[in-house]
Amino acid sequence: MRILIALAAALMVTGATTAQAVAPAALAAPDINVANVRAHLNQFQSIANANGGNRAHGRPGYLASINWVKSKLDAAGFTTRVQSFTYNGATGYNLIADYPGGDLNNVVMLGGHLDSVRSGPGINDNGTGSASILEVALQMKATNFQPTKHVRFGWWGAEELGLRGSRAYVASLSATEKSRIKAYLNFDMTGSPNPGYFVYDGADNQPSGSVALQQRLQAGFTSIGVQTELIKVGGRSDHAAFALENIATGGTFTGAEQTKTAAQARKWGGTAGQAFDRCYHRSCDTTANVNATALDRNADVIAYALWATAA
Ligand code: DPN
Ligand code: ZN
Repeated sequence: MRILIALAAALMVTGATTAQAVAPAALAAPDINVANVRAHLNQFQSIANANGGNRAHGRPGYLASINWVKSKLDAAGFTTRVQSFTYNGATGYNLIADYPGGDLNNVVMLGGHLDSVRSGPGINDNGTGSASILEVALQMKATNFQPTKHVRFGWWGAEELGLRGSRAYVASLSATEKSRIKAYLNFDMTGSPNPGYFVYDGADNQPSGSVALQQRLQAGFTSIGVQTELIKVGGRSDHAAFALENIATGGTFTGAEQTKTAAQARKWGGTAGQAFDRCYHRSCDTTANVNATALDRNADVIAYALWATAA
């Protein structure tokens, strides 16, 4: 779905070569093609299928996932680095990818965990967030986005075992390096099959959030006519590692094991009295366990928020 398609069309009519050249940055976020995001999900599913059905920490499907995402980013000109850490007797990996350019003293980071649980392929949790930020990264290059701020992406290992990868990354940074990161946006489960549209509550102080980032993400949803609710995610995903260092955090989420209420089903459609994701942490978290509309909307909002935050 395209955000502000009319504006984009108007720019084309006036002969602007790129929307970025003339439009306010927040309005120039590209349409993220959900077919591309789904193609990445198919790749994660194939990797799981070829590696015992999962992409878990310490298992071959995890490293295969890291290597595949890295190859896409290398081909697009990102500067990539694999950071290893040890947890539970196994080597874990984070993938860090820097988009060339921008002010290195003003870094915007986007991230999500790439590992699954052992019991399944982890396509909604968290193939969706991983594939969406990958596609947004590739579209930065494709649209020749030249943000003022420096943009960095992170794919984290061993989130499912207690945020191990994101914590290892943050622990590896000096105080100066941490202070350069002005925002961290986290995407964990963005295509739940019975979706809700949740934005991390900026007033969530344990760990701390950012009202500014919350409002930016809400504005993205508003621009495509989607109502949201705030959610206190607490320490349940990788933003927590950043929030504990007083880095401003935000994120979106489409729901896990909790039950959709009747009021939420009226607002968002779907099935009241049923979990947002009935396959959460189960073997049935496959490519069949993804709502394409939720995936599409969240991917567009990720782009909206990145363009607005980094430009
Ligand atoms: N951290 C998620 C998991 O990997 O199990 C679940 C979750 C994501 C919960 C986002 C809340 C918010
Ligand atoms: Zn998750």
